[in-house]
Amino acid sequence: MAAKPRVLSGIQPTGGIHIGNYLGAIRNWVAQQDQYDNLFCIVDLHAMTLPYDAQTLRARTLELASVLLAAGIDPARSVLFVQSDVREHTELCWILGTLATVGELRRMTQFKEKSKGNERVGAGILFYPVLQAADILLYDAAYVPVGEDQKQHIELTRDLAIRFNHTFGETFVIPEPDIKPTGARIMSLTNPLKKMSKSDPDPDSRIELRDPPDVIRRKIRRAVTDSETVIRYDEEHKPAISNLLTIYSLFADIPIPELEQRYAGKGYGEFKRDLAEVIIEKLTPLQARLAEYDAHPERVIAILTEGAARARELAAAKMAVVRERCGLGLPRLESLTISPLQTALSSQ
Ligand code: ATP
Ligand code: LTN
Repeated sequence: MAAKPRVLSGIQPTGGIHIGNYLGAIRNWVAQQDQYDNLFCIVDLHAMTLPYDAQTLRARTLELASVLLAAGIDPARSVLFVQSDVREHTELCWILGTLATVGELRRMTQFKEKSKGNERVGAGILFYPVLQAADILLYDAAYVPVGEDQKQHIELTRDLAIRFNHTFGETFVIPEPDIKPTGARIMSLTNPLKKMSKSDPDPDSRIELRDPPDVIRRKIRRAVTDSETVIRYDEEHKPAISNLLTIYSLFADIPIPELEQRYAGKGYGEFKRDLAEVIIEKLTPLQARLAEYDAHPERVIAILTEGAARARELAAAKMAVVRERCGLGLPRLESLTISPLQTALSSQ
């Protein structure tokens, strides 16, 4: 049987996972597990690029692993691990960084956004996409399932891989982004022109996977809508209702045109009431599984420990090749015509 193509994706332990992360990325990781050879990485080193608290980071790393398992990441079919458990990520990051230019890193939208208005911009934010490239290239990933916002970072990853291959010989697989046409950019509930985000200071802007039913009902009730009351998909003129239709369609697995028909002549109130129930229905079983993992952190730690061991094996093998190609470290004795040992002996 031919080996399945490899998939790798990452997610930051920076806060409560929301339905944007779920619909744009996690749901697809889960659905495609049989199709690919999967690695999913909790990128704690990336989470260090903005000010953070050490204890909170560690707690969130474990919490995120529980969420991913509850969402359906199956350790029997996917390797789930913590980025900082595999030292090779930082080593390859350095090597790729020597091939990247400051100009291209400064042009990254995320760098521009996260450094905007700040007097002191950490160099980690500039290097963020290089570390991401290392995550992907280290494992020869063919596909990277992500939300729309990551497209530019995958493009840079491809450029760095091509550059490395030209300089040092064919070493890395050139990865492709896997961005779905629907759900790749879920918008904020309070401002449909901004993407739903963990870092938005307003918790009403997002629905977190851990939100209880009454909180979900309240957030959907308060979600902004557009001026005319017709329930119709029109991203340009009706971004708010289009976003809610997308969420409804993905959670209920009903095509958008069918929803438009179903709610023809009905008001936003009824639509929103139904939407809240659809989300609750999907999240309730996930939350029940989550409660199990929360009650048994030792199970989650065991899965991550095993995942890290497997990832380390793959990463070590790849780095041996990379180090060889780049000329790092000492020469191998058998590669020398006269070994240093012989030279030393003959001069005695
Ligand atoms: P934040 O939500 O704080 O901006 P982030 O963008 O740093 O978080 P991560 O947790 O690192 O998000 O991303 C995990 C995955 O979720 C990525 O594949 C990302 O593209 C996807 N994602 C994040 N926000 C959304 C969204 N609003 N809609 C669709 N996918 C999203
Ligand atoms: N930058 C990504 C998280 C991330 C990632 C990766 C995604 C880090 N390393 C490797 C895919 C593959 C984000 O979603 N903010």
